[in-house]
Amino acid sequence: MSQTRFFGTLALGLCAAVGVIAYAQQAGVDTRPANAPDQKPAFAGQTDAPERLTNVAFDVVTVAQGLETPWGLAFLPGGKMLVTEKPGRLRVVAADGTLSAPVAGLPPIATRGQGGLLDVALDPTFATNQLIYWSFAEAREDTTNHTAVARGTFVDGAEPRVEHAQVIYRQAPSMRSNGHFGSRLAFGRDGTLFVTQGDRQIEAGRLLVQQMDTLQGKIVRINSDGSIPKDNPFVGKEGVRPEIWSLGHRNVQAAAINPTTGELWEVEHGTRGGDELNIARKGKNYGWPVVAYGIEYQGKPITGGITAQDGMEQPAYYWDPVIAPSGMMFYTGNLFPAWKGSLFIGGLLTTNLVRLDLKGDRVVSEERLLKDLQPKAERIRDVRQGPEGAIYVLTDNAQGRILKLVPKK
Ligand SMILES: [Ca+2]
Repeated sequence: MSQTRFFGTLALGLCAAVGVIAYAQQAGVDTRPANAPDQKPAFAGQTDAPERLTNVAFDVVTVAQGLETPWGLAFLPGGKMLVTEKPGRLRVVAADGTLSAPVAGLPPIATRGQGGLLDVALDPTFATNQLIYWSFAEAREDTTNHTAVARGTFVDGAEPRVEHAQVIYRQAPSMRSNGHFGSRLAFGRDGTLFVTQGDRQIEAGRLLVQQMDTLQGKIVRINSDGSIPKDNPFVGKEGVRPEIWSLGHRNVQAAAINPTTGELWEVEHGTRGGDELNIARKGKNYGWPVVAYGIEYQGKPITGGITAQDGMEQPAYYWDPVIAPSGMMFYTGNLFPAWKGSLFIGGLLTTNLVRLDLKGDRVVSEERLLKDLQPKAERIRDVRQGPEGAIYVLTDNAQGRILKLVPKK
């Protein structure tokens, strides 16, 4: 039983015992037992927020199907989309759902384990420069690999292609692992590009997360040509990689700019019982692997078994048990007024779409949608707002789909 649930039940019991009417804490949305029930959140509401059902009526429309583990989605002007498939293919999706041949011209992609072609994003001034960006796992001749980002000029047509493809970023050092590549791409308001990454899932990578001369477990910020913004927090510091924006992250597969504040928000895969929502602020340390909620996936406590330490940021919110987050967006559209301002996150493990109600930097309630997809529940890999205000999700299957949520007719 979680803290909130425990005290809610306790409060309810006490109130019943003394015969007064009181409003007990409403139960959280997730009824599975917590992995670390004895851990205390750092502040009220940091986990297990009460469920709030909006009862919004919507239809789920299949926009496209037959995609092999689709990972990232971006909207082109004029109604088409770009979608990545993890096995290394970028495709154009027509408005009627027709899939193009794979876009030609991408540099080689390493496609083992969690690696492959990952996120895709349009340049903020795509309309004039036609530049697109994609993140991917890249192998080296020595059989190590790393997260990389490339950009190129997109040319649509019967045989779509990318011209002048150029790798603009590589995580260093490369490692022998097929896990925890991150990665999402998010452009800040100033046109700089945030790249989220992971710790590579192996002990050797985890040990680099708090080391400032490596890029494991860091969110980095680069200019769109790969150069380093002069106002990055560690520029000019001896022995520190100047790309670093924030550190102490485990594996970040969800990120978006908050449309109200312009800040980078991210949701990362944490421990078993420690998926985290963070506001990734300039130069801040988010603690991994020194502090974390939850336990190791093998069952033992994490490193020191502590959840807080001076100089390390607390998550804005965390999930125990986990959702396995991938993809997120702040909803600003007009099709679903009840959801305006909500934060949507894809749930892989929970096979649903997580919706959070926010108040400033805090989560106040939670809802789970798409639990009842037909013919069976599907893992959600990405969620995006379409230009018309519909909500698009990618399902993570060998026969993956692009689904669209629209108001019920
Ligand atoms: Ca953390």
